[in-house]
Amino acid sequence: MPLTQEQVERFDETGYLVLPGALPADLLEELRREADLAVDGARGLEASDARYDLEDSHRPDAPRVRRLKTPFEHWPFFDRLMRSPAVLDAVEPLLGPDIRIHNSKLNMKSAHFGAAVEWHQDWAFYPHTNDTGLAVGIYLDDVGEDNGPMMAVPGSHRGPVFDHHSRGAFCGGVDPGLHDVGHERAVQMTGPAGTFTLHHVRAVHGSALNRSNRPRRLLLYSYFAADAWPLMGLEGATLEEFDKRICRGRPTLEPRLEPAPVRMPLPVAPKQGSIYENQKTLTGRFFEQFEEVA
Ligand SMILES: O=C(O)CCC(=O)C(=O)O
Repeated sequence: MPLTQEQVERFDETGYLVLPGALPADLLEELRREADLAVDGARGLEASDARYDLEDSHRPDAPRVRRLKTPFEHWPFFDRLMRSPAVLDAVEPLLGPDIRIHNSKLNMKSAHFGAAVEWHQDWAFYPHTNDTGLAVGIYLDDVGEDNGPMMAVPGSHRGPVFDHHSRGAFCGGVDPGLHDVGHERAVQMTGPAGTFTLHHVRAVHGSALNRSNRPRRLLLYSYFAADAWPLMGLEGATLEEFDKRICRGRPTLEPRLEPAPVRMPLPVAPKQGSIYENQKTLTGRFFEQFEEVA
């Protein structure tokens, strides 16, 4: 499913793209099955760990998973999907032939209480030597305006990198009361299960609390051109491990340096481990939060 020239130009201009129902039906079915199996594995867990990010309201006998962390490292299906033509054929026209995965997560915005994600730019978390990067989102459920669709601000990928700090440390979110992120222009990316959402690594995006009675699960794969190298270093990975992250094409030892605004995500957030924890230290949160009624 390569993109049309018109789609490539639209992504370049707006920094986002929605491809309704792009994932073939058999893969969507497998994805949903694998996600259910993985979530079952959180039963009995007392606290978040390397695989699971749990809702504050999680109980070991009533699991509430807010995110599967880096699923391709823990469940083989997610590695296979990340390297499959079903996904990469939509990425190559935008990043070029050599593609490296940077990170991945499956955000479970559960019915009634699924957490909001504050406005942010992925670039603020992981600046690289060039900004040829994007995230592909794959909806596991039908997503409308009421169950927390991904939202993006058109054209924001060409603008500044906003301050994602609060109280003297990185917090992974922007307070729109302090910075003009353009959120009033944000576009809701809705579509049936299997829809791809693509957003540029510098695009401002976020999503609201899911108050509906339907889940909104979104698998995200963040890719870069292989010649974009992370400015924060390889985060403990060896070169061999780094190169194994190439999903298509070849690795390189020659990073491409392009001008792009950068702010280092330092000092690190006091609450690390997930974007939800990071963003708890953001003063001036934009989206409504879930508060359990006792
Ligand atoms: O799940 C969402 O709606 C947004 C997720 C996101 O942007 C992120 O996890 O970086």
